[in-house]
Amino acid sequence: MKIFRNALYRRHDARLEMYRGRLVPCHETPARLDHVLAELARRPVGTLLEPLPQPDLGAALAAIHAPRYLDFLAGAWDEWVALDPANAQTDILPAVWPVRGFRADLLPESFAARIGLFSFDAGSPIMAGTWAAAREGAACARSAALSVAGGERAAFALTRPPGHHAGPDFFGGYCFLNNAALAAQTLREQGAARVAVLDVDYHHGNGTQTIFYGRDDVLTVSLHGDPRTEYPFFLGHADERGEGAGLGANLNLPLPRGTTVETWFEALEAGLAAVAAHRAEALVVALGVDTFEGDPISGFRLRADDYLRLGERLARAGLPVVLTMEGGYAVAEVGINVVNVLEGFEAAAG
Ligand code: Q9C
Ligand code: ZN
Repeated sequence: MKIFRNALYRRHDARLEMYRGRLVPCHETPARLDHVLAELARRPVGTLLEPLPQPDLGAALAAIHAPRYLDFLAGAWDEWVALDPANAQTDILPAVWPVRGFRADLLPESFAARIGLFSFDAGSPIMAGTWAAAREGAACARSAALSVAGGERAAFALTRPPGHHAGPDFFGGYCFLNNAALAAQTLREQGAARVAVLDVDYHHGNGTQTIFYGRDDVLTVSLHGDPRTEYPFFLGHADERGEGAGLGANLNLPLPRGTTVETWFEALEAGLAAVAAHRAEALVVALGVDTFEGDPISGFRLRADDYLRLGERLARAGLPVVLTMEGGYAVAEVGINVVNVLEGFEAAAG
C-alpha cells in the first residue's frame, strides 16, 4: 500500500502536558513515529511517499475546520512569542475555557482567552513546529484519500500529531487538524456517495464525531474506552446517534476499561456491520494502537498479534481504505503494532 509519511513530524516536539495536576513529559512524542519507520524498514509492507503538492490544502481544511480556528492555529506560535520574547522557551497551554453559559461566539482579543476558546484540554501543547507538522500531516491524509479515490485499494497517512480529537474549531487530546475527517471529506468530494470513518483508537473520536454529527453522508463509528471513566469523558456515549439529517449516522461502542480482546473484536464486528448497512463506498480507519495491553494511558488488552488480525479483518470488509495514524503510547511497541495492521491488511487484501 501507499504510505504517505509526514517528513515534518519531528517539528512538533512539545515538552510538558498537564496531567493529573502536574506538568509531565508529553506522551505524544516523535519517538513514536521513529519506531514505525524503523519497523517499516525491517518489514517493507508499503511504499513510503511524500504527500502530493496541494495548493488547495487550505480550502480543503476549511471544509472541516472553521476558518478562524485555522487562522488562530497557523499564527499562534508567532503571536505567543510576540507577546514576550521569553515565551519562546515555553510551550503554549490553555488555562481558561468558555464552559456552559459563557460566550463562545465572540472572538476575544486576549491570546489566553482565544487559546481557551479553541481547545478543550491542557494536555495538548502548541510549540514552534506544531502548525508545520500538523499541516504536513493533513497533506498526507489528503494525499492518501486522493490516491484511494484514484483507484488504490488502500493508503496510510503516517503522521503525528494525531487528529481524531480535533473538532471543527477546537484542539485537544494531542490533536490539532483532523486527518481522518479530512480524508473522509476528500473521498466524498472525489465522488464516493457515502463514506464511513471507523475509529479504533482507545479514545473516543470526539472531533470526528462532532464534525460529521449533522450529516448522513459520512457515518462515524468509534470503539473506545467508556467515557464515563475514560478520556475525553464528555462525549462518546452510546446514546449519541447523530442529529438532524445525521440522525442514525453516528455509532458509539463504548467498552469498559479492561475489556478482553474477544469482546473488543465483537464490537469491531458491530462497527463493520454498521459500515456495511450505511452502504459506504470507502472507509477511513482512524488507527490508534493505544488499545495495546502495554499502553501506559489506556485500558484495553490487545497484543501484537491481534493487530495482524485487525488488519486482515479490515481488508475483508472489501472497501477502499484510508488509514490515519492516531494514538499509541507504548512507544517501543507502536512500530510493531502499526506495521502488523498494515501487514495483516496486505496479506488478506491479496
Ligand atoms: N492531559 C490520542 O490517543 N490524556 N489522544 C489525558 C490530559 C489525553 C489521547 C491527559 C489522551 C489523549 C490521539
Ligand atoms: Zn487514543
